[in-house]
Amino acid sequence: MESKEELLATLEVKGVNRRDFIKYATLVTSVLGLAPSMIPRVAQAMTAKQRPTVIWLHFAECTGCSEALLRTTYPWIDDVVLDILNVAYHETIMAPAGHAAEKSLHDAMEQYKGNYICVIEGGIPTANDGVWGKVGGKTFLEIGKEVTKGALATVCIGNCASFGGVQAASPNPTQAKGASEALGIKTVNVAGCPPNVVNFMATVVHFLLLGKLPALDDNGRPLFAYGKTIHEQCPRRAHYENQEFVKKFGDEGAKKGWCLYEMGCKGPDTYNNCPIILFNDGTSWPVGAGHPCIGCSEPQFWDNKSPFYESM
Ligand code: FSX
Ligand code: SF4
Ligand code: F3S
Repeated sequence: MESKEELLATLEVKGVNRRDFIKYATLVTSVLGLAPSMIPRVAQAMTAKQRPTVIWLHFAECTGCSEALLRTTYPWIDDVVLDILNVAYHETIMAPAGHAAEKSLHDAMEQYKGNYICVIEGGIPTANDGVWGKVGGKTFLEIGKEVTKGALATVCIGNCASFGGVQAASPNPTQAKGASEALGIKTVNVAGCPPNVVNFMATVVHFLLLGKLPALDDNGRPLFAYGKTIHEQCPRRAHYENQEFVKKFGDEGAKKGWCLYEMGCKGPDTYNNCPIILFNDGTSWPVGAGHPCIGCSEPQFWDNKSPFYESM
């Protein structure tokens, strides 16, 4: 375990300067809707000695959520995340394989019983007792039940773990479901396909700072991130009000940055903070890049928000 100074020193060795770290802490503070005076406390929480243990499970998904975490354009954020969290088990990044991997999982569950955060990435097939998804001879359904039972809290990262995602799209032959529904438990749903990792980090920091999980909406999503629609926060909103719509990709309206409603934008019916926190080191987001929002943080968006290029 490292002290704050030791962690900052370790990060500096890895090429992360204090200013970048504070910039990130500032971003997390604003995502949480906290006053700027809280930045030092957020930075402190992110560098606390007591790091929360995480057991990260992969079920039916594309691993885009882990990729979003590891391949972020803050080249160092994976180091920060891995320093803030004590990741005891994560199939994509852990060294052990086969029986040794199974052992790591069970050792972690034993050692941190009642104290770890279970992060779930991916949907859970429930048809035929869940035989459509297995790791180490056990179904995702069995693993999910076993691991979440000893967890302090369960955080779903991505639409698949939250609501079933693409594998739950009609006709959903494996009867894939989100973890909450499949396992009958309460989960915090950091939705999106993939979600913004900043929202995941802010959820963890909220827990570190206040000792409890954030307030949630009816779909289990943290209100600090999913409390408003894309439409309410969209910089193209004035064009919507003026009825200035893009009619075809590449037309004059598209070049002028007009509203994408007629191109199928689902922003009016989608709750997320993309227009405010942006992706890729704060450079852009779907609508900012000229593409309609497809509603990727909403339950059953593959069915309910498609066709993606037809207006609502
Ligand atoms: Fe789902 Fe995660 Fe979409 Fe992929 O793994 S939320 S398919 S981008 O990334 O679970
Ligand atoms: Fe709303 Fe989408 Fe138009 Fe933005 S682009 S104003 S979210 S309809
Ligand atoms: Fe998803 Fe729409 Fe944001 S598609 S990434 S919720 S703009």
